[in-house]
Amino acid sequence: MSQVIALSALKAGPKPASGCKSASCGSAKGPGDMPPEVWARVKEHPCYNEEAHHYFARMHVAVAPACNIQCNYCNRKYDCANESRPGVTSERLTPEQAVRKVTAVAAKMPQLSVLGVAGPGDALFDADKTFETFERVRAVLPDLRFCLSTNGLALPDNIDRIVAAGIDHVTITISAVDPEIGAKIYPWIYFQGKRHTGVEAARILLARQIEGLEGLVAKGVLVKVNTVLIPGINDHHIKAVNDELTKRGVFLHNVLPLISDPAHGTAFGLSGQRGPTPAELSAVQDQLGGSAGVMRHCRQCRADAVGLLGEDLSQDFTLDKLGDIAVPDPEPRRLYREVVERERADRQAAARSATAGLSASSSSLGARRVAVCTKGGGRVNVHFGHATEFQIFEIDGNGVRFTGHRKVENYCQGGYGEDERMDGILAALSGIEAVFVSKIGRCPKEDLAKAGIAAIDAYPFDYIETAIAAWYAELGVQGTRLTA
Ligand code: CLF
Ligand code: SF4
Repeated sequence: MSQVIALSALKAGPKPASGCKSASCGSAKGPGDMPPEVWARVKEHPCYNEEAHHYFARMHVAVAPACNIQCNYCNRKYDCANESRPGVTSERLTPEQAVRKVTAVAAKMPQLSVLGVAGPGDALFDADKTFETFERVRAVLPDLRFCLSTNGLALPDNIDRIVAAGIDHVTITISAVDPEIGAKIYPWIYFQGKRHTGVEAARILLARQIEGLEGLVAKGVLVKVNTVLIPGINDHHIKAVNDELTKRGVFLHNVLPLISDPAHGTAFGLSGQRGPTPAELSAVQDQLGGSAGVMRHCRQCRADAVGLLGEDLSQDFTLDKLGDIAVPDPEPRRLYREVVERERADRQAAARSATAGLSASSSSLGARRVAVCTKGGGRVNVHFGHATEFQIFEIDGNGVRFTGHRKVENYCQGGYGEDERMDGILAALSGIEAVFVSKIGRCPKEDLAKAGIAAIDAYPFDYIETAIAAWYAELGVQGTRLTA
């Protein structure tokens, strides 16, 4: 449990925020981009609001083992404690066990704001278990927000129950709007007591997805759509999907890269279907517009994920480790939210101030892409050797924008660095100019320098945006000196 972030983690670390109150804005939508009542519903949801994912945690309870369709990228038999991808879970829960687990996590993690049901099968195939879980949790932890994720086949039949259960965030996975393309992704579905295959199966599924989507939007539920990007199958089709979604009032569109590994035993993995490169994913995300926001911070969670999005603590909360369950106390979560409100306001003010000074440097510097080691709180607060992911930001004269993340195996292994891992890290940092760290050793710093990547350790515990902006401004000053 040592990784659970305490309330104090949000406060500034050993070094106070930089004197540079320059830069930043975020690519994610904020309170100025939506009605106040919508902002109130998303500001603490780590998936629906990019900024929130620095502060708030979600947890999934794996109460939905069965599925009514087959996707070519799914094999729920495979499990690994270190594997993070949808459909994977270490244990399946009854609704009663799920309540014990949620109560235990809430007691230890004041950051917990959202409970989700996201498999390992479909949350609505055996919907009674899903709804019973939410109902039981509502009785003991009424301040949590509820979220579920579904393939959409059973969605039209469950709209009223979703609304009645107070589930105001629903994700539907829609990877095609053309049945011919859908048939290459879904080999079969099980619908109204019958198995359907091929284009007919895809036609039924896609129609039900759109029907369910429209039903939810009509009831005011915030709908997010996940689209799995599969090169050669639907990569040319994502814009068409996005157009259909924006027409129908989808709040957020999340394009995820296909995870395809023969070891997972999925149809795509075994047939050699590759996933997209980070550059291909970014290029597709960059094409998308319209009223639906584009999500770029998804971590493709396990069905039993616990914690901040980039830091899965599911193995700390297996049933055998729960111990005695205390009566839930909402006070730590209330206090935590207060702290976060203040912290966000401070960070946003610092970011605005930082942005104000950027345009002077930007004409000569253009856009720059950097990586940040962070464990939340919106700060540069992770040692290079401990980083299991890098958050990627871009800076130019308009501000600092989050553009995605890249997972790695951490460099430091019990006090020494692992050269082989550095190769993987350098590959993950392709196209990145600088890495912001709270600390870094001499050897990895030199390795990075040889690869043309600067390790920036001058801003430990600063806000990410102010640190990046200060570095960018300094680059501009250096450039001016060189040309003077
Ligand atoms: Fe879970 Fe999904 Fe709700 Fe989030 S995950 S049900 S909306 S609480 Fe989030 Fe995980 Fe990506 Fe899903 S990072 S896989 S988008
Ligand atoms: Fe797997 Fe989800 Fe597809 Fe069902 S809908 S086959 S659980 S990925």
